[in-house]
Formats: sequence, C-alpha cells, structure tokens
Amino acid sequence: MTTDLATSPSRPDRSPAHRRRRPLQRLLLGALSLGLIAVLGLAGLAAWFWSQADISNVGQLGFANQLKIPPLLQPRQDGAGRKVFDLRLQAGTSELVAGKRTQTWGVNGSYLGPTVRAARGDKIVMHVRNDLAEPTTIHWHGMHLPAAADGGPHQPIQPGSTWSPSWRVDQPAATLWYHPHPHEATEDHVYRGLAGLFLLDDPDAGALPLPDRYGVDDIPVILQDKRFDRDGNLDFGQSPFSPIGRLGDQLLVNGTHDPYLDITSQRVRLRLLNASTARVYSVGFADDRTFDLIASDGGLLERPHRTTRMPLSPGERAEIVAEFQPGERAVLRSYPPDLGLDRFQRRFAGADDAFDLLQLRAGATLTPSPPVPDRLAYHQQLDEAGVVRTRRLELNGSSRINDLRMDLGRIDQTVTADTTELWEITNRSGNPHNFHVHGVQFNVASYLGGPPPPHLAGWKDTVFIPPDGTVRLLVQFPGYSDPILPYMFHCHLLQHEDNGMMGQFLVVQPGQPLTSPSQQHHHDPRQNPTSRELQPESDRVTGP
Ligand SMILES: [Cu+2]
Repeated sequence: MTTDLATSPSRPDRSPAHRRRRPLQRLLLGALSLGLIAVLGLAGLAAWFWSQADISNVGQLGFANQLKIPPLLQPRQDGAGRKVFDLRLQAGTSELVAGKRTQTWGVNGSYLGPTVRAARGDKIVMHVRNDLAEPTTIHWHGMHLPAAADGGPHQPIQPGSTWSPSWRVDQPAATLWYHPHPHEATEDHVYRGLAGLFLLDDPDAGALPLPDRYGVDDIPVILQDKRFDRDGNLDFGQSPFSPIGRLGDQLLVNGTHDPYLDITSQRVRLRLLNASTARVYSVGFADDRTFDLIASDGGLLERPHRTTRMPLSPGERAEIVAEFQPGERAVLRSYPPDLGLDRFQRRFAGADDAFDLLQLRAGATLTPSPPVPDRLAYHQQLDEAGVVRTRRLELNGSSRINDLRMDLGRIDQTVTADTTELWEITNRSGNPHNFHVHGVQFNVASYLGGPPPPHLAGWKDTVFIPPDGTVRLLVQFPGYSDPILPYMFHCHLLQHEDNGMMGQFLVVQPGQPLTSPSQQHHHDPRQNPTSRELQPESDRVTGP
C-alpha cells in the first residue's frame, strides 16, 4: 500500500492552481525526505564508525601462544676486526592469527627481524640485502652515526641489491630498533612487518645487577596492532575519522597473537618497543602493580622511576623491571592513553582503547633476582647555558612542519657539528603527533610548560606532543658532519610522516661549503630554490 497521499487517486483534484502546486509539493517533500535520509544516514554512519572505533580485547584472550623471542643475530668478524651483520629483506607468509596465512614482509624470515646486538666501541658493518620487489631503506632508529649510514630516504636499496653502511658504536647501552624509511611508503613497509630490535651494551650498564639474560629474564616486547581481512591478509583500510592513521583491532607482541610467557625468575626486564604505525599505548599491569622504569629511548635513567603506567607513542622504547610471585599469572595491559584530545577525537585516535598484551606465567619456584639498584647511570645532561641557537618548529595539520611538506631536495635546517641547540617544537594542529630526530639522543628541557616528567627525564629520540603542546629539546649534534647528506626530523606517526610531516637537517663543520641534495636526485632547481634554502641561516629559524 502506498503512503504517498499526494498521488492517491482517491483524492480528486479541485482546481488548476491546486494541480500546479502538487508537483512542487511533491518535489519539496521528496527533497526533504532525501535530505532527512542523508542526514540520518550520515549520522548512522558516524555512529557506526564511532561504535566500531572503541576497541578492546580485555578479558577476551586465552593466552594460547607462547611468546616468540626474536633470535639474536650472530655477527661474523671481518679482517679489520669489524662485526658484520647480514640482513635480508624478504616477502613471505606468516600465521599471525590462528589458522590464517598472512602475506607479510620480514628480515631473515617472513615477519619482523632478528635482534641485532653490539657494544659501545664496536665497529660494525650491516649488509642489508633487499629481496623485495620494490625499493626500501633500513633506518637505525636512535643510533648516533654518519648521515650516509642513517638509512633515511636518501639511502634507498633497490630490489636485488645490498646496502652496506658501517660505523663505530659510540653511545650508552640502549634499546634501539631498525625499520624501513622509504620516501612516502614507511607506514606500509613497517605495517607489512619490517622491523627489529638493535640492542646496545656498555660496560657500566653491564656491571649493574639488572636482569640481562636475553629471552630468559630480559625480554623483548615489540607491540604492534593489526587489522586482518576475512582471508587473514593485512587490512590496509582505516576509519575516515582517524586523525592519526591506521589503527588495528588485533594486537601482536613480537609477531605473536594472544601470547603468554613462562618466567623463571623473580624479576623480569621487559624491553618495550612501540613498533605500531600510529597507535599510542599506556602500558601497565591488569592488577595495577608497580614496576620500575629503568630506561627510555637512549638508555638508562639516572634512577629507576617506580610507576604503574608507561605511555609509549610510535617509535618510543622503555625498559621496565617487574617483580613476580611464584605460581602467579600477571597480565601486561595497555590502558587508554591520554592524548590530550576531545571526546570525539579521542575515540577515533585509539585513546578509548584497551588491550591485554601478554600473560606472564610465573613458575612454582623462581630464581631470586637482586633488587633494582637506586642509581643506574651518571648522565651529563645537556645544559641550557651551552645552547648556541634556538630553532622553532611548528607541526601543522597532519602533513607539514613550519607549513612545508617534506621535500627531498630542500634542506630545512643546517646545524654546526658538536654544538648544542634548543629546539622548540609546538603542535599547532588539533591532531596528536610525536617528534623524532635522527642521529642524536636529546634531553627534554621542558614539557608542556613544566619540567619533564620522570619518564622523559633521560635520553630520548622521540617524544609525544599533544595538540597545542610545546616541548623544548636540548640537542647536541654529532661530531659526524656531511655537507651533502641530511638527517631527518619528523612525526613518527607514520602516515603523517609519509604525508610530509618531515624535514631535513645538515650537520656541517663551521664554514663548510654546502651542496644541495637535489644534485643527487636530479631535482629541478626552478621548483626548489635551494640556493636560498641551503644557506645555513634559514629564514625559518628564529633566535632565542
Ligand atoms: Cu603526526
């Protein structure tokens, strides 16, 4: 039965004027209903996305799979006494979720890569062979090294070829990592599975009574979120409302879904790495037990920080030591992180989400572990009095820094080797971001107007910045200088990075002549007036 009374044949027309109005009324009514349907549809769609955006696996895991521990990569020794590591980037399939084969990428395997380990003073050579069908790069995140060895977008490895950077490790013990950094494709390459840990040791850290048996009481915990389609393949889609990029609804630790770990000692060190492309975690335990934060990105804190939560944005690392009772089961959990967002943004940025990460199963008897020492390291913190220059960088929207998108042919900043600068980074967008600087570890001089909180008080290379937040970083630039090849600074939310929220800086000796990287990339100078931009005193720079 029709409900359209205007066209009902039982109602006779009364006048020509009435007849003329009918089509108009029908049109108006039609437009109105269409509009209403559209509005309701959009509201429904938004409500659906809203309801779908709230993700939690808390209480739903069976902890069925033993946590995979990435193997330690054994180096060869070459004639010059250098440690030589062989990495091969390859495609394959992995069983990431039970019963499904997923097409993945990995290093010396089908998903993730081995743990590389070296000590302060080691001379190392990395042979990185690309057996993928497209070019990529491998960046040594957190490493102090020459720009030519950095593995940013200026060091692409073509399919079938090998890149062999070499450097001398000269920085404190730390949990670093390696991952691809190709121009505008980093998010996809990391999401497919290319990443691994790069652990550094030094004698001072080695002498401390900290858990240090790899895979026994010193455990890598690589956190990644994924979304799978019905066939078990990686889903590259994302919510149109997400301000930060792709967020998964499944959690992997070291590539293990639904993982548990048997522990045999009273204290366990967990080396947390956020290797997700966008998701921010706030790591704690399901029973809210306290733990000791002992190290951040660049190595040990001066003193352990006793806490119940450790926020980790993409690229950041933290080492924590937790204590267990014989026979107990504890669950490592990520709680909704504080991203400084409003209610709507929070939902779509994963800030309402919670994940059980890993169940720790303590044996009936546990080997005693010494308590965490009160003093872990003696840092020479960078001193604001030694600052020779202040630079101000603004993160705009989701793709620009100081209103510019990344351009491989443009040098954004030029700094002098071995000097200390203050970098003031302000998030001018409504989106959450973080900020990573290549080649260095920095100190946070101030965070959101106050002193750095304890978890940001040590050496860092990546720091989270909420909307409208300002962080001030003390950065000492490396002794390595290169008048041609730049280092990168960028947001480590990888979609933002790929979209252009990245810039380049050269480290040069005083008075060193500069060469444009555009000459290497056959850049059209008419599109990029590099002669102006390559001046050391960039016009984007402001003094203190
Ligand atoms: Cu960002």
